[in-house]
Amino acid sequence: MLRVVRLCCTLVVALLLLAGCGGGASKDGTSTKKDSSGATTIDITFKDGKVTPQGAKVEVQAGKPIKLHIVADQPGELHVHSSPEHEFEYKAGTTDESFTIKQPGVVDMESHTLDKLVAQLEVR
Ligand SMILES: [Cu+2]
Repeated sequence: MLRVVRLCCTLVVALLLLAGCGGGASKDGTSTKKDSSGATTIDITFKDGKVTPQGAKVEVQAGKPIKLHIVADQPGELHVHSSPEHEFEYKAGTTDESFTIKQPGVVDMESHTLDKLVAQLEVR
């Protein structure tokens, strides 16, 4: 099961690489906030089969809370490729989740429902 998941994610990344970075719209629509404690809040919106942000790079701090504020028009699943991995199910409406990543590195956050890279978390 895990292997299938990883394969699908690798495929998504490969497709993104093939598509190149033309357009440069990845930063558009990204809404993140950092508070004084070092926590980062990322707003994620699912609407009409699309997700915002898409492929955005987001800097987060290792060991500090990463909060997801998810607003969706349909339920789905979000997957964070850290170790250990995090999977969140969200419902139609608003869902708030929080997690931490201890190890610095680049971590993909994906929608398995849409097969899209939502954000790359740069953990520092
Ligand atoms: Cu995944």
